Amino acid sequence: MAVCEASQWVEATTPKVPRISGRVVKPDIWRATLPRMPLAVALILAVSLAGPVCAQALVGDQPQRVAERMVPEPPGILVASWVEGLEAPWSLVFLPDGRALVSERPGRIRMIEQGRLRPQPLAFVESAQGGEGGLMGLAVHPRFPQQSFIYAMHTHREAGRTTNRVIRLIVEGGTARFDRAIVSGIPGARNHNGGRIAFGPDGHLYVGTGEIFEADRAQDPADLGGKLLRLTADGGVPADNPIPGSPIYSLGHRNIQGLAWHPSGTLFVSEHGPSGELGLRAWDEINVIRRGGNYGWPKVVGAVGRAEFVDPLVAFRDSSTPPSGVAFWNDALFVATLRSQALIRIGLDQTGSIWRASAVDRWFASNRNEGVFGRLRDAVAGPDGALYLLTNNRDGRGRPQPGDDRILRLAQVPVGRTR
Ligand SMILES: [Ca+2]
Repeated sequence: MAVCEASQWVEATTPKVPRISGRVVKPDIWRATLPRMPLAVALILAVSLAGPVCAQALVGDQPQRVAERMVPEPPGILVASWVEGLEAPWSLVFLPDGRALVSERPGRIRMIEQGRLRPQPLAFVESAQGGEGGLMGLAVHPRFPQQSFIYAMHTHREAGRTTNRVIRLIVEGGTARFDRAIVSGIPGARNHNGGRIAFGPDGHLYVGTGEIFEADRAQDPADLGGKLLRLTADGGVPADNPIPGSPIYSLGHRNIQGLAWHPSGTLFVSEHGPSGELGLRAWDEINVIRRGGNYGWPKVVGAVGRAEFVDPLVAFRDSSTPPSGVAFWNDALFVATLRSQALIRIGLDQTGSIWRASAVDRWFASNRNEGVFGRLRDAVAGPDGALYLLTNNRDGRGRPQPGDDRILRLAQVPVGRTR
């Protein structure tokens, strides 16, 4: 696959190449026409188009029509350090009794009771280390504790190769033990392992996967990489999945990192955009999920307005954000971000099934590369009405601050009250 710098790719744009939304090239005109024409004609056409064969993605526009705002000190928000001394935490989930579980990438599931981190892990899930993999997402059975199961997604070695899988554990008192694998054989590698899992309001388990830097997997309906999966709590395939017998619920994702349901039942996901593939960078996305939808990667990037692809709700075009965990809190979608270190607040307007971003605010940041708390891995709405954030400064990519990694607790202070 040809790779080139984005600037070269822009130079390759000519009036002969179709444009969409004012700034789009469709370089896959090459694939559609070249094989059917004589070599000489192909060469003449190649010269006339006067540019390198670089990107093969159709690049669209930013769908949002609002300008981003920096909000270094969000008004009326009180931040406290809730739990400290974690090692690369990835996912936080709450049990119905108010206790919480947090995963640490090396493989520990830790229990938090009344704001205190239990020294002994609830469980250790042996996980392949390195890069972005390890122990990642956690989920709690919707009927816990009657069904005393928790779920975890982790990278592991199996028969000499690296894969990802989701396992179920039985919680018994202060420990949890392996029960069964719920879904195995999800592609695994150093990078792009997906990893977020969550139960939806339909009682099914949703699993975000990555394409392990092999982009074509995302469009392959026989491959579990670059997909959103939907499974029953026992690991079966729900009868109303879009492809009979397949756990795939939507495809064309590069690397899903966050899942959250709006109170109306609509699922929103975050995913990472290209980091050099196809000569493209940035383009991280927030998407609204449709059953069976094709989210484009690697055929399209950004909003292209084509019926066969679902355009993102928000695309971050100009710099690498990448988004991680997402949560609905106080009528907005909150997005924990890694490199840009902001907590992004996305205000939403809904007309029928169409969602639009009405605001994109970068909290705790005054530029696109630096935030008050460093890299943020997860955002979770707690049962107490607070929003919880996981820092991610101890996996080798961040600069640890005192107490890192931490869980921060954000509370909304009523207007007029002293903070
Ligand atoms: Ca997309």
